[in-house]
Amino acid sequence: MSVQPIVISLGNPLLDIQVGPEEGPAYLEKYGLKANDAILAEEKQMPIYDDIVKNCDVTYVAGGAAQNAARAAAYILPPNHVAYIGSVGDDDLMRTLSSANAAESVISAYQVQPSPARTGACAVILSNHDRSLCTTLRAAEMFTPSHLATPEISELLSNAKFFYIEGYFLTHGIESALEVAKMASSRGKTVVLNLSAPFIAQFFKVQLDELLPHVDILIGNESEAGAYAEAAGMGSQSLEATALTLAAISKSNPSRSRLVIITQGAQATLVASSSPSTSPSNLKPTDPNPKTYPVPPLASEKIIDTNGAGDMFAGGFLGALALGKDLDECIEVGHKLGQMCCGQIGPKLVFPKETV
Ligand code: 26A
Repeated sequence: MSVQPIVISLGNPLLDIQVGPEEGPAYLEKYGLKANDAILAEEKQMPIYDDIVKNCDVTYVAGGAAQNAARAAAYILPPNHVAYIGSVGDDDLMRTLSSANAAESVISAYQVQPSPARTGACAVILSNHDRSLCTTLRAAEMFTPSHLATPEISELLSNAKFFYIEGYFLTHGIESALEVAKMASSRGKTVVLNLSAPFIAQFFKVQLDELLPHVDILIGNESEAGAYAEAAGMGSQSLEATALTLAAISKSNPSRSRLVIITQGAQATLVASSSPSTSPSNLKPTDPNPKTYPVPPLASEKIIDTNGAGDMFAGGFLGALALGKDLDECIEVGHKLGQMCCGQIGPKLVFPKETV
């Protein structure tokens, strides 16, 4: 490989199957889904995939939270600077995902499971500007740490400088996530974790707490931060206090401070630091901590759907960070890509590329 990726993203590769806002509400009702949520499908929701494919006008788009973020980071970086790791089946869904990655210059470093394992899917049910995500992981949860030890992947891991892990991966992959994060933080590289969804903090807090000491940058939204506070018995505290609490959790690499970035949709983004400094990628000692970054207004009629907006924010931030931009610019790029995604069907950006 001539160019070595500097960003590695790890997660569950999923194909999104979207149902539009006209048909969406009936399906929320039928399958007991909340308008704005992300869950793993339970027994009663398993028929949803065949049902929507047969009975709705669905749109297929590449998904999987960390895979979306990988494509966003690639939007900012020169070609072949981003690789994505996850587990898939040897099927058409996988081929759709790997061509979407290739088209946007993301290297797919998949672990491919033999048939009959199938690539994971996410039913995305739209209503107004909300999106309900209902996922069946299938091959994604068959990821094994042995993949990390293969010569191709261990070379990727040794050469990269930024590691992005989705919280969703902790539903099954804590061992691999810890291996990647410990290796990276012991070598002074940057580890970024996304909280992904409230249910991760609710039901996988043990795994989250095991990983957090190795995390340099934690990204989440207000409901995920709220879910963490609740699970930690601090449910009544403000978002600002939660951001500072998360930033203060001890670090395995204390030479680097931790940043906690909490997005709130159209409301201002909060950034807290465990120890502000003069480093360009940190809050300054003179900044308020947490600091608020207003989100530029986006007219309601410009919003097609919000699926993937948070991932595109995170990936844009990460790409700008890998380019050496300062913190304020990284947040600005994140906001731009998040908003660009809101104007597209599904977790997509605008091509030909716009300058950001
Ligand atoms: C384990 N779960 C539930 C998941 C996901 C997921 N990605 C990984 N694991 N549930 C939904 N997603 C993805 O989130 C994106 C929007 O942020 C969807 O595929 C969608 O593209």
